Amino acid sequence: MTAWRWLACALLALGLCGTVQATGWRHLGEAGRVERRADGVVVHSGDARVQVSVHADGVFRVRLAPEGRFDGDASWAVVQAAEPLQVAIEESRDAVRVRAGDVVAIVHRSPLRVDFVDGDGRALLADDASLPMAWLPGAHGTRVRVWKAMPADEHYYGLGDKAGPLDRRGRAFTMWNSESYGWQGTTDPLYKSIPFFIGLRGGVAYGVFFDNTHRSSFDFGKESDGTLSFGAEDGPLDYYFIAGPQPGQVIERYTALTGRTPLPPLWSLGFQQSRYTYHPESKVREIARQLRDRRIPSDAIYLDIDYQKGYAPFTVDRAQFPTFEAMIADLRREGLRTVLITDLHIKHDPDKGYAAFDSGLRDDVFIRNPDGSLYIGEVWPGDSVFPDFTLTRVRDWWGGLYRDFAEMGAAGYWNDMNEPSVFNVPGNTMSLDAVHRMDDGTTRDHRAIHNVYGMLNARATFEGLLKLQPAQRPFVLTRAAYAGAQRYAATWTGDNTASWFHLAQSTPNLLSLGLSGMAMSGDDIGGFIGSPPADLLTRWFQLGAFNPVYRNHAATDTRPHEAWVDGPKHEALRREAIELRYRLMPYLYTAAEENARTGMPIMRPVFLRYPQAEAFYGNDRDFLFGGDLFVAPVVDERLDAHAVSLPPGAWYAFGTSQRFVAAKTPIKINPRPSGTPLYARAGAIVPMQALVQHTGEVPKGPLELQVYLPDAASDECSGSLYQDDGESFAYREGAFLRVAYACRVGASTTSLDARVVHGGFAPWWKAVRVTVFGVAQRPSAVKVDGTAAAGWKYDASAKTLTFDVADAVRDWTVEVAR
Ligand code: NBV
Repeated sequence: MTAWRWLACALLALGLCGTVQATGWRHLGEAGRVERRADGVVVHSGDARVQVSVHADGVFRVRLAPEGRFDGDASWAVVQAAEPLQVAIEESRDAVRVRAGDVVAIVHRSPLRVDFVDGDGRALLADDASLPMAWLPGAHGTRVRVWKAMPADEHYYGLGDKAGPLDRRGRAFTMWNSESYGWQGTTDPLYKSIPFFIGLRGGVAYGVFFDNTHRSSFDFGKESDGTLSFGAEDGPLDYYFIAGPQPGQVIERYTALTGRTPLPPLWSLGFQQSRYTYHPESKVREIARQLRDRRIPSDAIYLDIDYQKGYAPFTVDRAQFPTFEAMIADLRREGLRTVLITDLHIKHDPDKGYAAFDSGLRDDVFIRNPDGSLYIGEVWPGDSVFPDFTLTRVRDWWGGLYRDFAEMGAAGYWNDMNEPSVFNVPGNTMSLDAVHRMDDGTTRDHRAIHNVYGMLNARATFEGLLKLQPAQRPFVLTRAAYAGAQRYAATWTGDNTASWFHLAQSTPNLLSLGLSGMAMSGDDIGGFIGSPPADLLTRWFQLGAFNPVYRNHAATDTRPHEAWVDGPKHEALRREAIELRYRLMPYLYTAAEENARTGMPIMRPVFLRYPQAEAFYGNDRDFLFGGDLFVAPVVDERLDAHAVSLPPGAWYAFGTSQRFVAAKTPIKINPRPSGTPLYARAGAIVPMQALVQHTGEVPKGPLELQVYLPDAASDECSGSLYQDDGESFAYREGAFLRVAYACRVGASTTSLDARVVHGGFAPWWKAVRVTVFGVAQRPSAVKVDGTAAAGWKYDASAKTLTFDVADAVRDWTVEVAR
């Protein structure tokens, strides 16, 4: 069939074969002339051209120009300039090979198609030989599409937060940012468009980033088993092949290409309390008081749309919030930051002295219709206008709107509705003909810009805040996104529902966002829509403690969702979950810094650390929190025992010496645990701290290190700690502390080392308290830098050894003799 299909295409030159005839697609035919370039080749095929170039180490770029002219090279997503690398080009009768490092792109001549293989010639990703790349001119532009062979045992991940299982195999998805109130398991598309996926087969991974902002689609074998494809309604066929072989390397390369999440302010990793909507001011103050009186550790309170006057962004309803500035300052004194919603739709309110509208009209910042009139859409404030965020000057104008709020002391901003969402119109968004202006004087219609619009809104907010408060790390939460949005904002999964299904769905969504570059993500704890029963809400608080963004939020017509609403038993369990989060803050912040530096997500599917562990390829429930903690949450209401299968190697029940070996699992926990089963890797060294009520409070006591002993000297035993001031950019000038910890289990001695890798910041602690788990017998001696340690303790029943290192912000070694 395949051969036949190709033969027909070849015979009829422009392809009037089965598929092609029915649909009119024009597939590439034979390759003609080959132009050699420093970074790769341009191969001709009739009028069409295909460019295959090396963009960076392990990253190839493929572009198709149906008419022979490549579009301008602009991208909203890509921030990495092409690197000059050693590229070897070999031509043979059948193909042209472009080799860089360990990856080879094979451009076959007949038909013209591109395969990627590794240094040993093993196929990584190959065009479907019977369906070469194609284009299809139409009324609103030219559709483009690529078809790839889909091995039977390959799994697919990514595309941001799509509903349904983490593995995308067997399903098809659309990229079109959409307001998705009440989305369910099969709803597609959702709010974001991140056209990036990872293929994983037998432990070997690669990535594909299709850089096209139009409505696009991905099909992982749904239309035809054995074929995956992606394409768009218009815009360039322009994609990047990203080599691994480790899945972590793919993410590292993808986030080098599209940018990384900047180090977030420490407070944003704390627990955040939100609701649609806390008002008036007395209610906000009352929530703050409850949080503190009940000792629910927390760092932020969100104000949703009702703090504004007539829902007009950048206004304050003074009747409801008479002392708004004083309220922000009072909360701040209690260690609670105020996050304000600032939707992008500006109320169409001429001649009323509404500064955001008046200044915007004066500066001509709003999007217009093709006839030059203002585009007006209905949203919360009624008739509204929309900033043209594609223009740098408009982003600057938008950024300036935050001046007053910044001066009032607000700490973060929430960009909602930025798909953009428009009421009472088909498609619930802006007219597709609305005109966006580019800095170079050209224009694009909304079809081309829709999927990046929300990201540009977040960008304008982020960049504006940087200008207003250059010494403060901005915190922006965006609902819509395109690839690269991680450079500007954290995100959440929109309007989920208070159901067990949504609790379980949150993990694959957040894992996928992390794999897709957006690690700073969370969902509405408790579900936005509907009122969760007490046990569901408790489980949600427990799972959320391991989400990068930990925010409790709910819609207007739901019962209260705060931690205390279901009586003391549930409140205690919820508090306990939040407290563990705060105790783990040094570990979490270290993971956030790793994410900022390398792109490695904070919440990780097990295969990210254990690519060979195929049993976990389809596990949507469990995940790694940072590199060393395994979370096996309870996300259903069954009464059966809770079964846990551990990742490879040995693991400890967190905070105990109870050790398990993966091969001997699943563990059946019966009765079901009241908290979240949490395990530490044998060989993990986990930094922790004493409990605080918010991240601005200095922990009392030493830094705590939990050391989980591995079996043998050969087993890796390590941990790290990153600390800085948590809010400024001084770390960029070296004002940070990085410590590497390592342990070694020897025949007669076990040693533990701390090595200050970078000592540019003085932390809150001087001493370290170490607890070693899994110590089978009482040591004969414990020495710190060769001198007997004072006051070490061995607990025979808990099999733990505890000791202090008094002056610990330096290199030190502890030796524990058998
Ligand atoms: O601003 C109100 C809500 C907000 O609470 C929610 O988190 C967003 O996803 N917003 C949507 C607008 C309308 C919701 C019905």
